[in-house]
Amino acid sequence: MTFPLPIVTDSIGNLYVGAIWSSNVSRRTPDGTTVQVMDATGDGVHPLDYTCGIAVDANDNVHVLGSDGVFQLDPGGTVTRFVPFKPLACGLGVAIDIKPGSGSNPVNLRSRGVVPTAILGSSSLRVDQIDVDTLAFGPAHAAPAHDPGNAVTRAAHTQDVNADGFPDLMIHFAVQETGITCGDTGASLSGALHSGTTFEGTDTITPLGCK
Ligand SMILES: [Ca+2]
Repeated sequence: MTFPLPIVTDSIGNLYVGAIWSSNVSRRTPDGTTVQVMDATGDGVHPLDYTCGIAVDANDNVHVLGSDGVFQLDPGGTVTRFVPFKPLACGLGVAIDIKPGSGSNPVNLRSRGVVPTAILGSSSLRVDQIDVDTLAFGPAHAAPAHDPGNAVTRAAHTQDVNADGFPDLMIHFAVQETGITCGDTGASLSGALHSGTTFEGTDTITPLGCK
């Protein structure tokens, strides 16, 4: 079980814990027995993709929020209901850092070079789950720059750029493909995890080369 969510309890002392990444929910009974009550297959029709939240109501029904909707489990652990619902952010507003190490993040719009950008990993974002092919940066949704002859832009790589112990994903975007213009004060990066869950992050920029 990786990245567990906060534990919730029902009226007879069962503990429920959902795991975000491994997309499952387990129950630990008062006698110490742990059983998995839901896995990534969800109710068999709607998969549980990325466990976003879990709650127990007054009747001891368990409600599990996935990235596609809410499953209701009865106290026996059987899914009795599924309500389609797309959470706007399933913990996936991500932090990005354009030009790590720079405060003002200058981007020379006349440059033929690249903008290095980091997606910051955290306890709720493992950057190895990111599908690099989905990344899109700036108003023109630039794809990551892939220059087979350039060791810097050759590929996305992980690196702990902010030294917080969580690996970050470093990627580069060709300035001329970003669509950033002189009036822009920020730029966004969007993408998806391999599971299909989408995310977005924004950082400030200072356009240069405008006069
Ligand atoms: Ca980090």
